[in-house]
Amino acid sequence: MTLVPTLTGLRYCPEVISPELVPAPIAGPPHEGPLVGQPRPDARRRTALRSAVAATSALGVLTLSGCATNGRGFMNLPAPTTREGARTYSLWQGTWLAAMTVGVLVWALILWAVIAYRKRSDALPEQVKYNMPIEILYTVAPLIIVAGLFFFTARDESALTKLTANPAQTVSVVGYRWEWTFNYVGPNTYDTGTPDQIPTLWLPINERVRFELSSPDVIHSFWVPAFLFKMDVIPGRTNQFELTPDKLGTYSGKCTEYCGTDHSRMLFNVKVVSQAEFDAHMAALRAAGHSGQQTTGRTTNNAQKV
Ligand SMILES: [Cu+2]
Repeated sequence: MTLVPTLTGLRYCPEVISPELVPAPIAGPPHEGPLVGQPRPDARRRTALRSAVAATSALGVLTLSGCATNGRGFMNLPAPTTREGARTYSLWQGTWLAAMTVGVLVWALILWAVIAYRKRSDALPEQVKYNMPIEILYTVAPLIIVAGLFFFTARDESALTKLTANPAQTVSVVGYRWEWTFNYVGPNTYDTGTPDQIPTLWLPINERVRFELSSPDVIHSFWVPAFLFKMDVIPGRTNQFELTPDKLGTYSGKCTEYCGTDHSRMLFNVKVVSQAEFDAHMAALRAAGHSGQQTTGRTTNNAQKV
């Protein structure tokens, strides 16, 4: 016998097996035969229901506790440290809330169907075919959800990748196997990493910075998790984006595109500092001979030459 669970109950499919082959209910008093000594069916169903409720509650606790893990933001996303990050953050929140709403609705309907249409006797349930309103709902609801997610993602992505005419600072980022160089275009200085010491990118607070990304070798990806932004660094083209850091602090960055042997060592720091500290660092770079711009990578080990 084939019974298909639906929101309107169990559907018996007569085209799969004929009704004559359906075994008749077992005759006799309810406590005789193979069930003697075992829990009654009602007790088993209650236990199963209690287990389902406990599992759902545990899942809810685990999901909701993610809101405050490691001092991070909603659902473990780092709290934004740029002006533009607030937009990414609200897109993240909205997407999760939409997903949670759908999840809660589906779990509630499953629970309702399990309870309202549980087996009450050995008689076959009412046999139904199709349910047009529900079939239409199954089709239209996902389309509305996907269209909504697409709309908000496209809207925010185009806003986040918009370039302005005169950003306050421009940093030319060169990612190469397996280090980073940060060229400060206005001050005409650069910070670069060595195999022993990862580089630090210095940025003045509350100034819009344009990042120009380039690579002389393979594809890398520039990612500062606290900025809630990343973009690929592709040889032969210059990718650009702009951000305005608005929180003082030191943040970690990394290459997030597997690029070869020492990909995991392609790390860097970002220091968001006051304008005075930024100017002092530029002066220190000049004093250390780091004037000018580095547009190609350095050979850091033999593997890189391959
Ligand atoms: Cu890389």
